[in-house]
Amino acid sequence: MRILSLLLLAAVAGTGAASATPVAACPCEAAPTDEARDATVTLAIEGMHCPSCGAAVRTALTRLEGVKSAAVNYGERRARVTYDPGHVTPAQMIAAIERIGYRACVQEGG
Ligand SMILES: [Cu+2]
Repeated sequence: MRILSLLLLAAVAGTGAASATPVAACPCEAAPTDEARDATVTLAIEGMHCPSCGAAVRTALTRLEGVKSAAVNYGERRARVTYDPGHVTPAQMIAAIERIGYRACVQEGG
């Protein structure tokens, strides 16, 4: 009888270990890893003449999946973008900027 209950305990422990796997994938634990993967790139942008140009570029950038934030300075003609390299590339950002009529290239990072 004693052996049987030990076996039962082992079975329960085994089930517990199996159900522990989804807990490890909890978004709360994944979040710091995601942030660690973020990259930053500075894009040089040509053709911006006023703050609304800057706003249009910012909108084009933040609409891209994987772009976390974009700070656009039309006076300095550049944008600083924080992004997840697993989801978006600087080349896709440049393409999005060119689609709305501006020109861009990587100035730093990426
Ligand atoms: Cu403008």
